[in-house]
Amino acid sequence: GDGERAVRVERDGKVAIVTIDRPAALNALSASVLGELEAAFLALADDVPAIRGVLLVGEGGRAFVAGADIRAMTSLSPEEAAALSRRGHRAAAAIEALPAPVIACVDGYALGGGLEMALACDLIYATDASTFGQPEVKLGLIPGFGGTVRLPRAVGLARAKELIYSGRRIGIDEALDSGLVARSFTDRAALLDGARATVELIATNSPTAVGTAKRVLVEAAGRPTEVASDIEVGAFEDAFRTEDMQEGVAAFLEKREPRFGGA
Ligand code: CO8
Repeated sequence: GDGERAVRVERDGKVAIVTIDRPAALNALSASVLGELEAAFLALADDVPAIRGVLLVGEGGRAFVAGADIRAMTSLSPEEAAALSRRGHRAAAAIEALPAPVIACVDGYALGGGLEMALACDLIYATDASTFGQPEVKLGLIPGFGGTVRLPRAVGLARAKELIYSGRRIGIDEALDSGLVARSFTDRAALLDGARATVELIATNSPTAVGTAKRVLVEAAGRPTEVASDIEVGAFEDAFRTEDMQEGVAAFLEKREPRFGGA
């Protein structure tokens, strides 16, 4: 807090790494951290397609993020709490608006607002030592950074209700089984290598197509079938106007690797 930056952005070739760096508070999300997160992802949008994917990680090896900052919540009025909730939603929206995939790399606790930030990412990779939960009801609260919206999409309504009502924590086996976590790794180094490898794999494809697919998936989520279908048809038409589509189809027919320019 107090004006010190707690969100760090690094570039490693095609990969950007966004690190939440408040290990003394298990990377808890204060208002300023949420503002920094939003700003970091809005700024990264300018680096796509030079950047083909982002890893979101927590510093310190104990937690991805242990939730919203409980200490800072004690002094908030209900109106200020609503503003903080909005801030969390804006940070999540900035992650979803980035036209490249974001992988939440969870190593340790992903609780409350921490799980909610992970859910705003395109996928969650995690170490075997990770723990997930929405414990807000234990504090007399409910999820406030999108958990009631995105958790049901990730694990289904019944499982989301069970987790949100009970506040219980789940380990990696249940997280994998429920579809919350896409892939698990033995340790942090393997986790980061695995996430990087996925970005490299994605980077062999058209950046325009991947960005458009993300936009359609985000926009269509939760919409009625007809509305979602129209969004897909419109984006499919747009894809037909791209140079990347010409190049991808030509490369296939000429039996060579495509050279995507991102236009
Ligand atoms: N906020 C602030 N500080 C935290 C938080 C947090 N969420 N979590 C941990 N810390 C701090 C601890 O206070 C402690 O600080 P200190 O050393 O100064 O006492 C330090 O991090 C280490 O934590 P512990 O000593 O508790 O470590 P343990 O290994 O004993 O326990 C746990 C680890 C299980 C993760 C435990 O810290 C815990 O239960 N944390 C809280 C988890 C939680 O309830 N998260 C949900 C918060 S609510 C939320 O996210 C709602 C989002 C929507 C908000 C809407 C706006 C109002």
